[in-house]
Amino acid sequence: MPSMTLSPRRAVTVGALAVAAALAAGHLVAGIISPNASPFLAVGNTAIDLTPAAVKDFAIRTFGTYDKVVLLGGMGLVLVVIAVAAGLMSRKGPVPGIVVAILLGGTGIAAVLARPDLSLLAVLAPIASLVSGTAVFYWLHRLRPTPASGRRRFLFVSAGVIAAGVGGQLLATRDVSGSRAAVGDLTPASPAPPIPPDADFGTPRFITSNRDFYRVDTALTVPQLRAEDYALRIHGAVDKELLLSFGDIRRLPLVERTITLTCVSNEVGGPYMSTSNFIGVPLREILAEAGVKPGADQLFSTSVDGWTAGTPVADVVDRGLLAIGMNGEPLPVEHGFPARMVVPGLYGFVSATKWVVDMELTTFAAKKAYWLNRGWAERAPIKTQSRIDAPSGFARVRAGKVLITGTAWAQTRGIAKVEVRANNGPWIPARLAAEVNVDTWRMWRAELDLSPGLHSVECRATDKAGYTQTDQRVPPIPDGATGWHSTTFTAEA
Ligand SMILES: Nc1nc2c(c(=O)[nH]1)N[C@H]1C(S)=C(S)[C@@H](COP(=O)(O)O)O[C@H]1N2
Ligand SMILES: [Mo]
Repeated sequence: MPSMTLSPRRAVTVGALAVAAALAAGHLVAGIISPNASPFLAVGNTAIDLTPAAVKDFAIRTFGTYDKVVLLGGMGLVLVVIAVAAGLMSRKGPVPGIVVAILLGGTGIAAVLARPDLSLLAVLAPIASLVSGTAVFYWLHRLRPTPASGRRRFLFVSAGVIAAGVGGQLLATRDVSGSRAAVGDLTPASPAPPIPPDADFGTPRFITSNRDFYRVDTALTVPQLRAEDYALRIHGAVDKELLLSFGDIRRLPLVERTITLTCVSNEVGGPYMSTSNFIGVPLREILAEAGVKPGADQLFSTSVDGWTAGTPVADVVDRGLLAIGMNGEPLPVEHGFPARMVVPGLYGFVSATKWVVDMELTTFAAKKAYWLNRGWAERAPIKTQSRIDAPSGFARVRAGKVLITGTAWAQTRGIAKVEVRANNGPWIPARLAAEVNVDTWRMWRAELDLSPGLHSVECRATDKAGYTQTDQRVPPIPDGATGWHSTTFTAEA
């Protein structure tokens, strides 16, 4: 019966609207229960955890902070293709489309069940997706309506999709921005010394604004954790287990420390480092209250979304911070609100747990953190490195005296010297900006006399422990890149 066959256009619309309805219904229910239960995000987050480390490193390197946008976009594209195919396969009857809807819903259910950060209740979100996707598909498909009643039905579903999607999004984020605003400005009892003007050459600015601070994490959507709901559990090899609320932490004497955070994924010359005035409580005090038993060498921290890091207890006790603020404000949500760890001198993946809710005192022998199972190192102190910030690669500058500017860092040791050279010529010492403290980067500048033509300029730093950067290039994996940064540009007459 040819009249029972849907036109290709209608078939595609039915498929697309059914998938959109499934996503929106799941998002709405997730907004009520737990934002990360949104099936699309749960599938994405599971994909991130299952992705081989090499691919993940490639994605971080290639797309930077946009790696997740690229992943979500790719998943969206795949879904569009599936929706179109499901529609077209179902022109003669709804069964193929319903099978596809159930398979997609099942994928969402499996992904939500596999997430370490979600409770069993969260499975209601992908179930809502499965049910509404299947129902909408069947309902739009079943009748062969008159054009007018068909259009009404499509409009009705479209409006429902938009309302549920927007509603879910509002529910997911409203609470936390309100909670963060209610925390208000943070005033440390012991503020960091002001940055001396001669520490900041402005290339880049010494203190990174909260908005410009680099971001690296595995979270597809930023975990939404209200300060009112926050609890940090400290347990394991301790004399006394602690459970700290946000209020408990805030009431302790707050200190402020200027610290440069660095990501191990940084290639030589890469951008994944920033400096902030972190406000928080020295972890030494909290651990003293708990009483660490002898033999515990690892502080194993877990975020609300199930990410983990293992940090040497000695480093945590020496200089670890439980941070609740950056540059006078509560932590931005994407940087760990309400609380995170910061340990100067260690790459972020072994120390800087955002949205931290659990600290277990244990041993390195007993527990392996997230990135260890993916080929990265167990111990990762930040390596002495330097970077040329200007001129940028392939820039055109005026020949003659050319200003070279950059940054150098060797957290916990401090920078003693930076040298630059052009075209494998002699090393020339750069002028160092004032040191803020050994846990921050240090700006430098040098003037080179360059004739017209193409030039290749390199830099290398020496730290206060006497170590000079090796020219041997190694990749970021397993414990940080080495090698001299170089930049090639043209000097014009
Ligand atoms: N919960 C959680 N915390 C995390 C990560 C993560 O993936 N999840 N990534 C770590 C890494 S690899 C780095 S470099 C720092 C980056 O912190 P930032 O995003 O505030 O710059 O956070 C660390 N803390
Ligand atoms: Mo990192």
